[in-house]
Amino acid sequence: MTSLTELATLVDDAARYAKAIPQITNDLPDFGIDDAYAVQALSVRRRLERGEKRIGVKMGLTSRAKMIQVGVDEVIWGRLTDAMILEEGGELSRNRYVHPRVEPEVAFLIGKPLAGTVTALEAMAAVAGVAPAMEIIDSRYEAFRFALPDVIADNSSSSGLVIGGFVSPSVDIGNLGTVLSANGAVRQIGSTAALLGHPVRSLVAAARMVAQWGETLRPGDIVMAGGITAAHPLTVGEHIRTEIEGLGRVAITVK
Ligand code: OOG
Ligand code: MG
Repeated sequence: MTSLTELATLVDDAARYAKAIPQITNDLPDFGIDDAYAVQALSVRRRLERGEKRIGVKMGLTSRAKMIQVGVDEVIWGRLTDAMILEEGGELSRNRYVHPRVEPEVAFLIGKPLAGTVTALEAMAAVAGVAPAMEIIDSRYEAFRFALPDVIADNSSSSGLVIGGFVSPSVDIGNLGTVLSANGAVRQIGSTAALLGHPVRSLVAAARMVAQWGETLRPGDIVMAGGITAAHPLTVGEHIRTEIEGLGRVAITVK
């Protein structure tokens, strides 16, 4: 039996060297959700041991569009480190990834500790700011295909973050038009309402899910609320821009 530590090394190396691996569940059909979150924690520990800093968490599969695109219909979470941050308006090197995709998201900045079962009101009261954002996801599995435990073990495909300027959480973020374009052509459109009906529900889920794994959302943490639309595959030469009504825009160029 392959140990959880060995699996953590496998997924961490796949991310580090941008080399695709077969799905874990192909060989280990009994590999379950609990094991998968344990592998995720161990693989992120390796990143922290290399000097990366924990900066928050990401939620995944919080919209129907995302669930349908990857064929997994459970909300998941992953851990974010400072090494994943890409400069807003800057460049992304395509060759550092296996098969990167980009998705429009909302980022929360946490102002007060938050964990466990909380109401939407309590969650919003813990928010210091909201920002337009994009996530770069890069499944380490061949053909971007995985079952639920595979993707969880692979840190929920976490790869890169582009975060715009934070605005006051007093902005009503419930139903904001969202447009992702590549070289000026619209590729994805949606609304922040696609995130479980309201993005704050993603934050409520984050507080509950991290607590199940003994963690807390801390002041200064970023929480990525999940892809509002299906993800767009990245090609060299593309200038990608996401605009969220009332929050602003973020951009990145693929080199
Ligand atoms: C899984 C990660 C999902 C999101 O925002 O829904 C995710 C994947 O699609 O590879 O980041
Ligand atoms: Mg995402």
